Amino acid sequence: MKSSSVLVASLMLWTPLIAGCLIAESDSESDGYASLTSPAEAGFDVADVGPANALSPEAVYDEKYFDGHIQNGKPTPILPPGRWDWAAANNDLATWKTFKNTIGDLKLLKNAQNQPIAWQLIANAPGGVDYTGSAPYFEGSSLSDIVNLGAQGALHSFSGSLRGGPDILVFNKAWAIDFSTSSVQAGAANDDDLVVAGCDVNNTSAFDIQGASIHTGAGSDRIFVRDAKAAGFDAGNLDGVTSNLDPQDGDDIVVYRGNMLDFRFFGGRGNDTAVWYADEGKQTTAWLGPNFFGGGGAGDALWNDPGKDRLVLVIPKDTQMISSGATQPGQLLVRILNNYNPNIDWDDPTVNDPKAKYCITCGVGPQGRKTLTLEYRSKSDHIHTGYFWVTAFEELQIGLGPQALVYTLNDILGKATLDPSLTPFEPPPLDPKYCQGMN
Ligand SMILES: [Ca+2]
Ligand SMILES: [Ca+2]
Ligand SMILES: [Ca+2]
Repeated sequence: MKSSSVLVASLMLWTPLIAGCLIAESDSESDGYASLTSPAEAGFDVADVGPANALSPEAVYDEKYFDGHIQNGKPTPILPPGRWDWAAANNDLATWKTFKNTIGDLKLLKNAQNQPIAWQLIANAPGGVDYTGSAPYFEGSSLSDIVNLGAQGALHSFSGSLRGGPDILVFNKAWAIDFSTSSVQAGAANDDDLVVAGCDVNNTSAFDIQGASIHTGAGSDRIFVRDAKAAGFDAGNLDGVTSNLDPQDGDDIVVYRGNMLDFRFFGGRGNDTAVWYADEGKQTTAWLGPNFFGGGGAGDALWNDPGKDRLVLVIPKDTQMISSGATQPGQLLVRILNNYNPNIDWDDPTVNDPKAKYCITCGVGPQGRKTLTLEYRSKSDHIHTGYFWVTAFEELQIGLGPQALVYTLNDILGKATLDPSLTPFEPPPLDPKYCQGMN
């Protein structure tokens, strides 16, 4: 319902009238409602986000609470898009009050030109927000939505989205969640998102993220994941549906660290990079079993991505690559299985969920491409991944630094060929400030 109104409204341009209302709104600060703050005042780095050029007011503000009008004798807060009344007819702001009491305030940040650039969550408990309950009433704007839940923050038990705009989402724990930082309706303009999924370093084999599906959609996104199991990270499927590539998807980077078990990567369209620090885990299971997709995980999205995708395994550069036999300590197996199934072998638990569905081996693509099987066993044997699955990746990098080895993958023949002409990829660092609650 809201989506269609955004679509219609997207034809409207930003108007000075709305900007005027904004300035008036700062008077309501005494009510404890969100007030206007300059980015500098908020400690916010304006360079991180662009201004909201020609965004429709409906993509920036709630369609009802956009003007600070008087309601029940009091000025109303100016709010981002959401469902802020429990009952719209009652004009009660009930869900907003719950959000504000249990989670925090939503503050509009503007740039030096007085243009709105971001909605920032000002958490009641900056060290760790429990983002659930009334959280889904905030539906995301086309500005940068900054939702930093803190070093111990938890995102759980709902389905939600921050929609378009270059969003920043930071949490430590997540479960029972399907969450997106993009939307089909908002388009791809200015939608390069940052997601920090996991802050603290676990000294045990514990997982902090479990049963989670995170989508970043269009644009060039960065996702930093730590300590996750049974979780999918989709950087470019259309509306999160694993059989569709977002045509406006860019080049994405996802970095997996710490304890990682039974996880998925979907790069979507474009040249995507998945980095896995496989040696960092504290493995207590017989296998780790991730699935890496250069495009999507099903249907047309499997083999139709024109991008060049690279899997980076952060393991010793002297790991011996083998193409058959039982993997021994210090070896990495890369092959197509002898008894390769020409039909798609679906993962059973996700097969009925279009936003999570994926194949383990994905049959044979139009050009004869097949899913590669890899297996890594560390020298010390503290990591033995068991088979894991790589579909529609063109390159494989072993190790980091200038001496890293980069191979081209031939997934028709099941071969990896060292190519010294390819430049080693260096993963971007995760700025520690995000996990200290700063943005
Ligand atoms: Ca976004
Ligand atoms: Ca993307
Ligand atoms: Ca891709």
